[in-house]
Amino acid sequence: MTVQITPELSREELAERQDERLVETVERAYENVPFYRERLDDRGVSPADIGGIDDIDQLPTTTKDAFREEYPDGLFAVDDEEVTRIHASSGTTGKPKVVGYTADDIERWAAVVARSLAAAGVEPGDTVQNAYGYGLFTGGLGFHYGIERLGATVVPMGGGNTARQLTMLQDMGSDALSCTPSYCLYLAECAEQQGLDPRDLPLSTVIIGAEPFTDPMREEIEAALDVTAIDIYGLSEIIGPGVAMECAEAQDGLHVWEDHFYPEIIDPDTGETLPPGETGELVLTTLTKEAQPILRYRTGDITHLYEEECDCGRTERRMGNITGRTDDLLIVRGVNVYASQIEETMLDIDEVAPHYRLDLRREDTLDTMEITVEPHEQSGTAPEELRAAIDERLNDELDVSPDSIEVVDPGTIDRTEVGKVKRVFDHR
Ligand code: DLL
Repeated sequence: MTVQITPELSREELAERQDERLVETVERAYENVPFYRERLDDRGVSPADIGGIDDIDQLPTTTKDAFREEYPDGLFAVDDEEVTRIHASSGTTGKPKVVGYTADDIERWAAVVARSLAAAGVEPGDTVQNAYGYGLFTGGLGFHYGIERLGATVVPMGGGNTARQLTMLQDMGSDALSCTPSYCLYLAECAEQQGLDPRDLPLSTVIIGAEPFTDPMREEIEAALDVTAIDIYGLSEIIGPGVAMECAEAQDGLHVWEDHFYPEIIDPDTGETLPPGETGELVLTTLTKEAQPILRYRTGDITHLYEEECDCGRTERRMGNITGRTDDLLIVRGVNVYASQIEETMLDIDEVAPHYRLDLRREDTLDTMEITVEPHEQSGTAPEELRAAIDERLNDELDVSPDSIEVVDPGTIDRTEVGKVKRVFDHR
């Protein structure tokens, strides 16, 4: 089968395709996955009731528990022989979420990643160093196949091994680097430690995702490496990287590749679908996945869908950058705050470096929050002054009063060389 990298469909054509594909997906799930059959039967919904996207809210939502309950392959809709690849994502607790792909799923995945890279401005013939981890994590192989599918050259470094990453970047003259935002900053720091100006690296684009980051964090990355940093979103349960992608033209919101993944926003508390523009939990339905169709998956990621069309001309709707998850709301002494809000507020202060950690504890019945943060190397401000500035901003803007703020020497806070960064340590 041929899979177009860039479909360039009008809104009407896209809607028609989504209708057809949703009908097929529901049929496939109902006929081949007992988990879905039972849930649809329980609701009294038959596949014949689903004529298209307008009927999507008749379908039940799927949560991450489904992956745990049906571990390892209860959600598969094809026979074992048709599964050509397995990936898995490990949560903090319990069994990993196992995902399966048919050969055609792999091809479609490569196509959406290729489309994403093209949106970031990567061209056939360019060289992309891929520093996402290879293995069960979808980042490494997902990018790898997409880079090749675009007709670019992949340098398959995987995570870590930073000195070697720097040598290869220089020697291969790579145009783009794919990695997590935290690793991107770490790489820039390591370059400096080696007496290398990171801005002299050949890179013009970095493709960052797999973990949340705020705008000030992106600005740090762009300045440190003299690059354009483009956000890519995805999750294993749906396919991996390449569900949604920012375009280099607008760098404002991520186009959801809607011919393959249908997005909705719901109120995480009531489960109700929210009108366009409102912020809530992102819910995704796969429209073309064969091995493991997923209906209305509650991603836990918080965002909104844009109503406006994008200046770049792509017709796929955009979603906002994801800076928080429903499960990382920190409730400290009754004040609701996301780690991303704390990050954004602190990094808005020029002297503060994008390296911090939050430690939450419970002493007797009282919650405490300790912040540890680094100043920029070149910051001339006294730690005490910086501490006071952070304290004031957090109090004024977020109503948060940390129990302690420690400004430590640059380089003190542990860096994450492989995998996703952890900044919040909840000891409660
Ligand atoms: O992180 C897939 C991926 C690989 C995406 C490489 C982008 C680049 P999982 O390990 O299953 O898959 O984690 C998915 O990571 O639900 C979000 O909470 C978070 N996440 C992924 N991309 C972004 C992003 C991969 N661009 C979970 N911004 C998702 C914020 C992101 N959070």
